[in-house]
Formats: sequence, C-alpha cells, structure tokens
Amino acid sequence: MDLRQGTGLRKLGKTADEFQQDLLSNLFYRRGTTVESASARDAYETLSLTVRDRLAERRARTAAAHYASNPRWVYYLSAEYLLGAQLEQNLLYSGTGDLAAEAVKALGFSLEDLEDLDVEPGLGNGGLGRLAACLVDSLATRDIPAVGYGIRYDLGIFRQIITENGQTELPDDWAFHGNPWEFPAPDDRQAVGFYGHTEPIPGSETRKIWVPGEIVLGEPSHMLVPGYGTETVNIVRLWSAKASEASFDLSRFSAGQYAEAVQEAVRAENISKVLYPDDSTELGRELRLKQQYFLVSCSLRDIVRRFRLRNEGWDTFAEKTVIQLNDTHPTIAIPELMRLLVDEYELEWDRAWEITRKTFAYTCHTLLPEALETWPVRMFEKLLPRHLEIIYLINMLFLREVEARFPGDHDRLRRMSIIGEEGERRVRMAHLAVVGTEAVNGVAELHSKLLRETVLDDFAELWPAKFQNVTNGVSPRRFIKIANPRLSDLITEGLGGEGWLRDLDRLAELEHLAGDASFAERWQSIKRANKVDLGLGDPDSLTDVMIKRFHEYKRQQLKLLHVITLYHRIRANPGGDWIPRTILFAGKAAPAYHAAKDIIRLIATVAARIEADPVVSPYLKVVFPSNYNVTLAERIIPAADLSEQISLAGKEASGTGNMKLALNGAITIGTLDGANIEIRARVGAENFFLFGMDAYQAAQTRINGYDPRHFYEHDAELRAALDTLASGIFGDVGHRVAGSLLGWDEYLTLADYRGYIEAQEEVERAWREPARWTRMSILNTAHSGFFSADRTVADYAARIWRVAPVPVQHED
Ligand code: GLS
Repeated sequence: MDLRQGTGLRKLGKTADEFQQDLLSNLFYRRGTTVESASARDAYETLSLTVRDRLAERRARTAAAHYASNPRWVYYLSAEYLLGAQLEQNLLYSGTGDLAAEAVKALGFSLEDLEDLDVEPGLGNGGLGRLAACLVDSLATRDIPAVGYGIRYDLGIFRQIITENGQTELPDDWAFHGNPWEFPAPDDRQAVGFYGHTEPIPGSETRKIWVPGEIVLGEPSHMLVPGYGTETVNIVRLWSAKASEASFDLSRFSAGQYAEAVQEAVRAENISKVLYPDDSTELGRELRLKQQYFLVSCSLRDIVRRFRLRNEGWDTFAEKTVIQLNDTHPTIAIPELMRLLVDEYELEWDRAWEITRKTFAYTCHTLLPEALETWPVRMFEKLLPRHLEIIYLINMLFLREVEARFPGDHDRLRRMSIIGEEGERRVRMAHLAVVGTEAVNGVAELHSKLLRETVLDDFAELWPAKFQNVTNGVSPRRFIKIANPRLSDLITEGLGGEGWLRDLDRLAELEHLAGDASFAERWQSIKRANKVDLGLGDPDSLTDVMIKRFHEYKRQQLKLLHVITLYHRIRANPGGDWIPRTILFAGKAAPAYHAAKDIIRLIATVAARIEADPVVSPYLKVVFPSNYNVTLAERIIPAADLSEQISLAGKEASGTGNMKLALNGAITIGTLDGANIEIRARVGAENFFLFGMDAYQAAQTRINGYDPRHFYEHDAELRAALDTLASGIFGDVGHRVAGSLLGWDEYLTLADYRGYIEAQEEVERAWREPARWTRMSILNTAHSGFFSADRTVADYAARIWRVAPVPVQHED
C-alpha cells in the first residue's frame, strides 16, 4: 500500500545522497538555518528529524495495517518509562546509521558529536521503568499492536552528583532544549476531574453523577517505538497536565495580583511537573495519587475513544482490549473503567464488572510490604469521591464471594478486604488489582512463588488459576548491539549473521566456540578494550560492578564490608600476591531515604581513603561515577567482569541489571534471589558464584530471633571491618552504618558476610586462570538468550494477553 498516493509526497531517500538531501531540506525548512551557520545542536535536531521522518512513514503504514485488521490491542499503563537515549536506537532500527554518518559529515560533525547531545528522557526510577521501555520495544519487534501510556514529567529522575559528601540532587530538565523525538497531539486532549461530590440518580441504585471540583486538561504527545528488523512502529503516549484557560484569573492579574492570578494554573500543571524519585517504597502523597488518576483517566478515555471509532458494541470491548497494569500505580483504572461504563455509558453494574475484569491484567513488581501501595480512605474520599464509592461496592460484592467460599471465616475477610481497617482505614491497591483483573503475574519464578505463598496467599487460594509467572527480560538491541558493538560484531561473526538479535536463544551456538583459543582471546581483548573506553580504572584489573538503585535490601553495605576486608588484608600483607580490583558502584538513592544516602556517602569516603593509601591503592580502587542512568549503564555493562547481585534472598523481585551483565559476559556473584536463580540455572552452577541463605532460610533466621552481634563476636575479620567503620575515621556516617548493622541489621548482612567473602575468594581463584574465566564469561553470554524481552513479550502474548501479531507490509 502506498500511503503517499494522492498526497503529493515523495518517497524518502534510500541512498546517501538522498539522505543528505533530506537532511539539508530539514535544516533549511524545519530548523531554519544553513549549512554555513549550523551549530552542533542544529545538526543534531536536523538529523533526529530526518531519522524520525523515516520512522513516521513506517508508523503511518503500521496504523493503516492495524486499522485494516481491527486487532486485539495491548495497552500498557505505566507511571514510569526509562526509554534511554533515542538517536542511536532509532538509527539502528531505521537502518540509517551509515547514511547518517556520511550525511552529517557534510555539516562538519561526526555522529558521535551529535549522539552526545541526545538527552535520555529520565521518566522512571529504575528497573520497573526500564522494564516498561524494554517491553514496548519488544512489543513492536514482535509486531503486536500496542500503545504504552505514561506521564510526560517535566522533570525526570534527578541528576545526581557524587562527592565525598555523598549524593546531591539537581533537577533534570530533560527537555530543556526541546525533544525532537516527540509529536504533540493536542486534538486528543482530555479533561480530568478531581475532588467535588457525587449526586444520586433517581431510580438507579448503582449509577451516580460525579460533580468534580477541579478540572485539569491532559495533553498527549507521543514518541515512536520502532520494532527491530520489522516494519512495525508503535507509540508511547505521554500525558502533560495543562491548566484550562478558565484557570487564569484575568481580573486578579489586572489588579496586580500576579502570583494569585496563576495559582490555580500552577496547581493544575504541577501534576506532571516531577517524577516521584522513590523506588520500591510507598509514597503517600496526594499529588502522587493525583498523578496516578491523571494517567489513568486520560489513558482510559483515549482507549475508549479509539474503541468507539469502530462503532462496535461494548460486548467486544474486552475481546479487543487488554490493559496491563505495571504495578499498582495505575490500579485506579479499575474503578475508573467501572465509572465510565456504569455512570457515563449506562451499562448494568454486573455487565460492566464482567467487562472490566476481563480487560485488565496486573503485574506485581515487589515483595517488600512497604512497597505495596495503600491510600488513606480519607484522601480518596476527598480527591476521588465517586471512585471510593465504586471501590466500596466492588469490595462488598467481592467479600460476599469470599464469604460464600469460606463461610464464617471472619479473619480471612479482614485479611482480604480491599479496605484495610487496622489503624487509619486505607485502600489496599494490590488487593483491588487482584480482584479487578483476569491475570496476576510476578516477574521471576521465585517472586511469583513467594507472591502466592506469602503476600497474596489468600487470593491464590481463592483463584489459583489467576496467578502466573512471567520472568522479566531486557532488550538485546540496546544492551548488547548498541552498548557493546565490539562484542556484537564478534558474536555476529561467530554465528554467521545478525539473526540472534531477533532470536536471542541462538547465542547458545556460541558454546561451541568457548573452547576455541583464538575466539577466547578476542573475547578477552574486547572486554579489555571496553574497560579502556570506560576509563575508570586499570583495564587489566578485575572490574567488579554493583550498579543499581541504593536500597538496604540490595546490600551495597555488604559489598562495602568486602572492600574494607580487602583493605585490611592488603595492609596486613603489602607484599602479597593481590589481584588488582576496580570496584565500581553506581546508582541513586531516593532523596528522603537517609540510610541509603549514608551508605553512598560512606562508600565515597572509603574510596577517597583507599585512593590516598599508597600501600593499598595499587591493588584496590573504588570508583563511584555520578548520575547512573541508562546511558551510563550502557557504558559500564560491557566493561564488567564481575556482576554483584547480592540482595537478601526473598527481597529482589527479579532484577534486570543481572541479565544485562550476564548477557555481556560478566560473571555473577549472587544470592538465590529474584532472577539470579534462573540465570544460574541457565548459565550453569559452575559459571556463577553463589553464596548466602535462600529465601526460606532468611525468613527462618528472622523467626528464630536474629542477633547480628553473634556474627560480630564470632568472626574476627567482620569485627575488624565493623570496628573500622565505627572508629570515627569515616565520621558520623561510619558510626551510623555500623550502628544499624550491629543494632538490627534488617537485611541480615552480617549473617551472609562470611559466605560472601568465601565466594569472593573463589572469584579470585577463577580470575587467576584467565582461560577458565574467559570460558565462564562466554558461557554466560551463550546461555542468556532466555533473558531477551522478546521472550518475555512472547510469554505475555501467549499466556496473559492472548494476542497475535499483525505484520506491517514493507514499502512498495
Ligand atoms: C522493581 C523490582 O525491585 C526489581 O527487582 C524488578 O526487576 C523490577 C522490574 O520488574 O521492578 N520493582 C520496583 O518497584 N522497582 C523495581 O525495579
């Protein structure tokens, strides 16, 4: 199909000359400048537009194909997307990298210069947001009709600066220079209500009228999400809050009350002002709840609008629509869809409930009780009065169902209720999410199992078939092809083509090459070259990386105890045969999470002390680059030898950094937690450094009455490490961290210390045998194919979404 027919549009160029023509034309007509006066930013913007044009053309064909096939759609609702830098990805996916490199030369720039100007939209905190980005990539790659919905925060995750004083946070005005990848779509604007009251409708028991007290506009824009090796281009649609015209108070302005005149408008626009920078913890703030409802209300109206364009009856809605809730953040979508169907479209309650339940699916991303969102009933009542009424009715009918199954079991009713009655009454969003969906999944095998056995056990007993596992995955394009071009080229050569980038299981064929000395030598020299590029330490040292959010359960403090132990050992025997190590920490802590910020500060202080020590510094270097984000991860991961995945078992739902590192040939030292278990099962126990308690032992240790001092008293090296921390040489922060470990040690760090040190000794033994190490590294890559997000999406598509691909035709 030629969509240009009758539009007068020409085909976009395929040759270097034509690409250059397009670039120049964009420079003149869209950027309004000339070759002679083009700045680097002009060149960057122009190149981005030229690449985007090619994707836009595919997008038009995708939309036409979707329209023609009237498929079942996947709508992914997520409060976070960590999309990463766009230029390199879009060059790769549009196949224009070489043309672009040639063409920008004519403007006097290199592609690398321009890539440096490509700012990543930091619209997420960590793993959960990056997972959303990997899944939308794979949805497009698998030709599945899908839209990702999110919020376009003006300020993304804060920029972090690390000094010896720890972490400083600065605002991240990511779109300060504009965002060439985005298309505004003001015509699809939505109005969102908040506050107000409800009024009964005479003669109806279930329908109500909600009269909101505040109206905010949601204005969408979208980013293109191309598939790799296919024609599909899907979109992520992001909502910005805009005040309505009426909220500007002209009379106050005229009277000189400038601040008051815009007060209401500012309040409205604050909704999408900033991403809440917390991860894995509940944040009970009215503005956060407002953000959630804002996302949900705009997105559902958009979904309904798209559905109604086809003039089909509500009977086919759940057939044509599946809405995936990325964690509980968008769970208000359940009562919101009920409200739309019952109040606005006048469906009977039971029919609306049947449709709603069939439409939604919920992914849970945590086991930490403090991360399971609950909202005070009183806050809900004020902000979303109609939704609270709907939740009460859903809850009443649900508890009747439970009562019928388990008559007289009042404790069960109390446990399962959507409303928690202990202390202040609260709405339990995870319960609502389980009750209002057709499928619930965890993100790694252990996580899904623990959900069924602990956090959601009552629900799993009631509805066993509802509970599933879909193990997370990562994008092989971004995390090997783009991040590690040298290794990608070697793999492509070894496998005889690039097919592995769409079928990552094919990496298994590398197993045959693991014993080939010249292949192994090239493998090793690539790792070295990547370390040279990273430039953060001696490229011949063991590069030991712990890159992730800072959280006590992840146990950066355990890694720090290892650092201090090495420090003591080297000082005690300066002439020893020590293996030089570069230990790299990177990651952000939530600004209000003081214990995590203490750990950051302590690491920075210890790093400086080691650096200044002439005895230890030849062997041990601790580096902590600032502002860990997707872009920095893409530089660190290819250079890593050792991947630290040392959370307390039973706490990390999955982890995805663990997958990216293994894929790039880093060997994991880790506990039996999250997806580590599946990584170890695939790469082989002999290619993984295991230590520590498993989740059941950890739980039992707590039950038996854990005493961290016992370990302190019985392990001289551990005692020495903690004494050093507490000695005052690292200031108050050393005291506080040691105090928390010796006082209660929430995450059983001391209990796992000795096992961890022994596993690190095993690491060193393996490192002393380069051939063995390299073989382990190759086998890690070879057996990581399962962790492709393409497989994750295939699992969701087959078992949860039940959707089929819709191929998009090539250009004629
Ligand atoms: C998280 C989990 O903590 C990670 O283990 C998981 O890999 C990720 C994606 O499923 O989700 N949950 C969360 O709130 N932040 C995360 O990164």
